[in-house]
Amino acid sequence: MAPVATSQEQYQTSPMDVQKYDVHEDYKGGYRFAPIEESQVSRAMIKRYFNTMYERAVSDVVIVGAGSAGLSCAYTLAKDRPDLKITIVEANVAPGGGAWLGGQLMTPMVIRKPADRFLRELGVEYEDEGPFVVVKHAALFTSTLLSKVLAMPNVVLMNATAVEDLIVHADFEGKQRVAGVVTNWTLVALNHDTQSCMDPNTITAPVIISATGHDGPMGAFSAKRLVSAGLLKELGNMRGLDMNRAEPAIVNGTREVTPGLILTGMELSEHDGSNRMGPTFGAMIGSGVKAAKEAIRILDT
Ligand code: 48N
Repeated sequence: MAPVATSQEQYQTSPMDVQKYDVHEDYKGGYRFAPIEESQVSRAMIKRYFNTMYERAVSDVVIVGAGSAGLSCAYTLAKDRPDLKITIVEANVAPGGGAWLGGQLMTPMVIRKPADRFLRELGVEYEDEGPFVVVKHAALFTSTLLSKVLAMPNVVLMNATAVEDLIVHADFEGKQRVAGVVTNWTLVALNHDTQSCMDPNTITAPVIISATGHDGPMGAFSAKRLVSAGLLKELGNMRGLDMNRAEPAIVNGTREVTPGLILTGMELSEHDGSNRMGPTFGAMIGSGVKAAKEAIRILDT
């Protein structure tokens, strides 16, 4: 039996070799891949993932949550400021949050004007219903936005990674400022009750934008942490559904709620006690865009 190849050299494929693996139209001789060693695949991933973790340990902006507000914010911020190192931390394996469905598991997505302007910028088609527009499938909006955000060279997405605490520094006058996030793989963050001493990682940044929504196992994470960390007296708690009150309140209320921390999207409704709007997403877009402008204002002062 031929000796099992152990050295990398035996799998080096010259460009000519790879050329040899072009697939012929009629697949004559069968579809053949260029040879590879398992370690090449692992090393290709490890090198890149851990280089990203090392390089983004200090970021310019961290966005917590890759739902419609977080992604709209990331798109606007990365477009307006390609110089900024923007790191998105998303607890789920799949980014997108609640924006894969329109409402009640129905797939069309309603967006009230004037937020349709953002759809035109992304090139997402919609049907015009007068005061609002309808995207045929929420995933068309979310996947288009996500693809544009991930294509931006200054944006990094760390999904399946949870923010499980905030970094809070005090200046010489004792004034506290949010200065970063504490992260762990989500499967670890959700298992601190079963194992001890699973210490986290940190990412420091001058501005943190929290877009963790109001739903799900970690919804409104930063707003709740502000209360337990003594930086906020109590939560406002999201009020009942009222579309006409909820959407302007969320967009106009998007702001730096404590030095270094901006809240955007539905997380803000839990902080401020504003109404919820149900299955209409214009405010998530407007709030995310405003959070990006707020972050630039803070960084430039
Ligand atoms: O989609 P969400 O939940 O949040 P938003 O604010 O982007 O959009 C809210 C929107 O989907 C609605 O809720 C609509 C408009 N309905 C309103 C209503 O009245 O019912 O995305 C939040 C993302 C999710 O992907 C979470 O997995 C993630 O944030 N997340 C976190 N990521 C990292 N660390 C955490 N601690 C964390 N907590 C949540």
